[in-house]
Parts: sequence; C-alpha cells; structure tokens
Amino acid sequence: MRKEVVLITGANGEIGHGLIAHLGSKKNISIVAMDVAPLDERLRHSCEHFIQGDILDTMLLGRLVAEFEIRTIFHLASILSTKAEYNPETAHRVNVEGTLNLLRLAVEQSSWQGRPVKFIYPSSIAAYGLPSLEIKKKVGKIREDQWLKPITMYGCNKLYCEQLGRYYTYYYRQLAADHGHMNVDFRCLRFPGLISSVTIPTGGTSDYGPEMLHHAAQGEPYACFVREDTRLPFMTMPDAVKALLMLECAPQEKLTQLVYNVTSFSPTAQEIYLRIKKAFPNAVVTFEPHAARQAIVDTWPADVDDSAAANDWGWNPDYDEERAFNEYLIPSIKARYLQPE
Ligand code: AKB
Repeated sequence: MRKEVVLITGANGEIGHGLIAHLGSKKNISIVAMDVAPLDERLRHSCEHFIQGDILDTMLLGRLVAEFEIRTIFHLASILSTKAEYNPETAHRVNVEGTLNLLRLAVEQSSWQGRPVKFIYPSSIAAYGLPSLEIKKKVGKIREDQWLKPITMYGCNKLYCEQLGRYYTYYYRQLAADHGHMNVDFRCLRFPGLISSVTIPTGGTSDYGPEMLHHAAQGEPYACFVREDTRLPFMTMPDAVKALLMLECAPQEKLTQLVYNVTSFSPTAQEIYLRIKKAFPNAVVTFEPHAARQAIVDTWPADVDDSAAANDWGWNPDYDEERAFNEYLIPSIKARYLQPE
C-alpha cells in the first residue's frame, strides 16, 4: 500500500526550511522533500524521504506518483525576482513549466485517489505592478484583484501560475472528467517579503530586510540596495508557515477565493535599519540603491489588504513589527551568531 505523505518542493529554500522544521516536529506527518541540491543536513531527520532532482524532470515526477499517496503538495520551488531577471527564460521554465508539471502530478494523484489533492502555492507581492511611486504612496493597502501588472519575469510567472491553479481547480475537469481525471484543490497565498532568523534568502528583491539584519548580527557592514524611504510589506517566517498551514486546513466551503493576500507589518528600509541599530549599536549600514532592484520594489505595494484571509479562514499574524523584532528576530539571531555552537 502506498503511504500517505506531504510533498514539499524547494525543500532547501527559505520557506522550505521553515515549513519542514515545523512539520518535522509533528509525529503523524510523513514528508517527502524534493530539491535540486542535496538536502540541508539540518532537515534530514524531519523528512521521511528526500528526492534530489529537478521539477522539470517529468520521469522523476512520474515515479513519485507511483510510489506515494500525496495528500498535499507544498510547491515552494522557484527562482526569485532579482535572479529571474538575469535569465528570464530559465526562470520561466522553472517557475511556470515546473509548476505545470506539479499540477499534472496533482491531477494524476487526485484521479488515482478519487479525491482532490491539495496544492498549496506561495505567490507573491511581485504579482502586483504599480505604475509610479506617487500611486504606490496614494493607494495604500491593495486587494487581490487590483494593480496586477507585474514588471518582472518572476511576477509574471507567479500571476500566471495563479491562473493555472484556477484552471486545474475549476475548468480542467469539465473536459477531463470524460477521461476519468479529477480536479485539484489549489490554494494560494500572496506573500510579502519574508524574514527568518535561521535562513537568508537568495535572489529576491525584498532580501535587503533579512540581509541587513543578518549582516548586523554578524558584525559585517551592509550596503542596502534600496533607498531609505522604500516601503514594503513583510512577515516573519513563523507567520508564513502558520499561513500556509491555516490555508491548507481551511474548510473548502469557507474559501471564497483561490488567492489570498497575507501580511503583517510595512516598514521602510530606514525603519528596519533603526530597529537593527538599536539591537546592534555597532551595525554599519549604508544606502546605495541599485537602479534595477529599486525599480522593481517601487512597483510593489507598500501594503496589502489581507481582510479576505482574515474573514474566510481567520488569518491573523502572531508577530506585528514590535514582536517580530523584539521577541523573534533579534533574540534568536543573537543566539544564533553570538553564542559559540
Ligand atoms: C522576492 O523578493 O523575489 C521574494 C518575493 C517578494 O516574492 N522575496
């Protein structure tokens, strides 16, 4: 008999780390983790199986369908916004074709199991595209259906994959039912910038927040690549994991939409710096905006409206800005870097 498991792609990534570390502590969950690189040693004990491979390898994915009964897929593998701009076509292949392959896998699993497999997909504030800084300042919190004109390949990929999820949830089955195929249960979060005390992101454009913090904690100078007045929404990694699991567990009948904004606090880069300086008085941070990266964040919203998530499935972050820095980020980062291992 095939074993019921949760499949997590992009296991070594930031969200992968946070999610696996959290789920690994639960007794009744078997994790099958997947990543192109060897699994981080710290995650090994939390995963029942690890598959090193590419989400573009359809033969490999076919073997997964045969071996496991997959209850939920957390499809976290992705090339982030800055890195994607260096090779947009490769990013498209990984971000879009990779997601399509996973959705096909979910369809096959759903058909075989006779029930829709849950497909939890992290989209991003990169799906938005505000036309000017004036408008960004004026509009404030934006809803899921507003300003969807991304300027990055990553943002285009995220927005399109949300549509693919919609297709495989509502429309695919209309034709495919004749062939015994089933729809999937696609659920999506649009994440803001994420900050973890454990991992540092690579290749993103909201990375200046976590990078500033981790550099300061290690006593290294940091050249911030955006202006002081740049404002973006952020959230701690524990809250990101909480949102993923809350959305996974939410009763289907409560969900009024497939895509939900989630957020917590919206500081400027200067406000992040001031919090860091208070905790690490020797921190050296300079602001040296990088034109292309600045242009990207200038199109991302200063804040998002996450009231649909609050109304439909009770979303509420545990960490506001004060708690995020004072009770999570600063103490655990100090413990991580300042104490001998
Ligand atoms: C990035 O900066 O690319 C990501 C994101 C906001 O999705 N962190």
